[in-house]
Amino acid sequence: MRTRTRCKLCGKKAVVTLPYANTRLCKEHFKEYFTRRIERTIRRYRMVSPGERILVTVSGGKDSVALLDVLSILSEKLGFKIHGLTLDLGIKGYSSEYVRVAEEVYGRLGVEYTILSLKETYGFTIDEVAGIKRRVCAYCGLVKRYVFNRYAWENGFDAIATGHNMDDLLGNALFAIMRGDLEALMKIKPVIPGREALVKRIRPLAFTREKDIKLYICLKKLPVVRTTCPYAVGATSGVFKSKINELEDRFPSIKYSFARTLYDKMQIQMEESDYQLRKCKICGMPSKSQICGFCRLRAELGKISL
Ligand code: Q46
Ligand code: ZN
Ligand code: ZN
Repeated sequence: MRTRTRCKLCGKKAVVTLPYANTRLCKEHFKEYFTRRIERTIRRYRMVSPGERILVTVSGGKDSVALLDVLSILSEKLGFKIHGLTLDLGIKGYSSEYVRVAEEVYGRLGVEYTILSLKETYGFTIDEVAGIKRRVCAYCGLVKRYVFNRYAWENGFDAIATGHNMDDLLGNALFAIMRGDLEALMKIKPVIPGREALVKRIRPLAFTREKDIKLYICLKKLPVVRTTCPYAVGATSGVFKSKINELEDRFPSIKYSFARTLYDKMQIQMEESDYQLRKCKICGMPSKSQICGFCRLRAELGKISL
């Protein structure tokens, strides 16, 4: 929410009112506040330790670009190293666009990075997946999780940082609660610890609102991809996300209390260790079944035989 009144900290013109924090801030103080909030989340959940190497996945969207920017600022202060990874999914008219944006952001922030082509590395594209599957995004998600994890594991990274923001996580949580999907609910937390060949996953934006990310991107004039993925359709969890936003208009701190309840207080009994992790007999990566979902997909695309 924008306002013409004054920053509570310095008296300059305020660019934002944050009802949940009961404050109004100018440009500079908002940027500081935004970064500090992420730093607090990282410290609170002990996401990284000094000397660790963090792989930051950058899709060119606002969340991952803001995340990379803030981590590049905090890396020196907190003593960790970052490396960007952008996966070229081979989606016609879209992938080339976000790869270009990601390279621009890496260049501007001076962050080392890798662009990985799904086609060159694994022999297929998401366009090919779309030719045989209806729920493209579900398979695209599976592919991204697999490729990011494998890249991080094979290159010795200590953690994978992703740009999931608080609104997305809460929307997904509410959706999971409504349909009684405890397995999905169990994964909605700021840190998913690593085990064996599964690399630790961290979500430093777990307490950051989508609205604040948009404002940060705008104030810092960071480039973000403007093209929409042709397979993007309104996710059901988006409906839950907007309901939570409606609630926030009436109860400004509701999202924070929900996030705290979800991340800290809800005793989700089903721990990750409750299920047996095996090795996929094709690729050797961790899997819940004999053959992992990624290898099954490759077989369906005719890229490997089982
Ligand atoms: S890239 Fe992939 Fe998204 Fe496109 S196919 Fe769906 S999941 S919408 S973030
Ligand atoms: Zn100020
Ligand atoms: Zn496999």
